[in-house]
Amino acid sequence: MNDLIKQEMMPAIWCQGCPLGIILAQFANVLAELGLSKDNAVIVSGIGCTGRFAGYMNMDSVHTTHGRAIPVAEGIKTANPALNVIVVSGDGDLLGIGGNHMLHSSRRDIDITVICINNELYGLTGGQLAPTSQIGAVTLTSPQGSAVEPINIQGLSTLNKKHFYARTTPAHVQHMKKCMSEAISWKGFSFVEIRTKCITRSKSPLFKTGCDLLNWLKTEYKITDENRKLKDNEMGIIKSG
Ligand SMILES: Cc1ncc(C[n+]2csc(CCOP(=O)(O)OP(=O)(O)O)c2C)c(N)n1
Repeated sequence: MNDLIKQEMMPAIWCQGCPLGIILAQFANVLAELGLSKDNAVIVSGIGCTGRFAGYMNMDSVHTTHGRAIPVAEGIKTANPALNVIVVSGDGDLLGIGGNHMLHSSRRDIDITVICINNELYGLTGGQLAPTSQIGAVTLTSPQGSAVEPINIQGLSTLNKKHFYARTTPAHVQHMKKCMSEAISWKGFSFVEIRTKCITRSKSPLFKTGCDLLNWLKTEYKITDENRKLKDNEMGIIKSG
């Protein structure tokens, strides 16, 4: 295991089979490959299962209040522009309660990277409906299925003339690493959406185990190298400088 992860805090508290462990390990590998460490990088997370990322990294990190990871990251970057500031947080945190911050930091093109682990619900608090939940999704607070379409993350992330948006999954490790690496190297605001599901809270019979989930993601999503709007089941990188 890479030294950028606090060995003494492993194993992580995440549920057995949760892909957050894969994402953490590969995130640490990407940082190491880019030469990032406690000397030149800071990690910021909000609250949630994904929010544990900040505490697990062996570098300066901030576990902020729910929804406020982006403004804290923006403050750190403003105070010390030499630092690489990376937010890793959940979809509820970044696009629910913190959605307004995402809109304005991206509009101001603040040079930070936001990695959003989108499990399409509020994982830590029991699996409530999130703005990212798919239409028809059965959750703790939508027992008859969500009635509305999820928020359009790709659309929001590519609203501004200059933008960087990537979509990937933890079942496509090389692609996921490429997305994180390019996003961190991008000068300006960059957003990576890592699509996954919560195997504990999801009511879907399709993802009872981590293995089921990885196999499902592998068959569901296809990589495109084209720099254009992604279809629902596509992964790729859309950028415009
Ligand atoms: C201001 C505030 N509102 C609500 C909460 C309760 N809360 C903690 S984590 C969380 C949801 C986390 O969901 P998400 O950001 O999607 O992350 P996940 O747990 O799914 O990784 C909520 C609602 C809180 N801690 N603070």
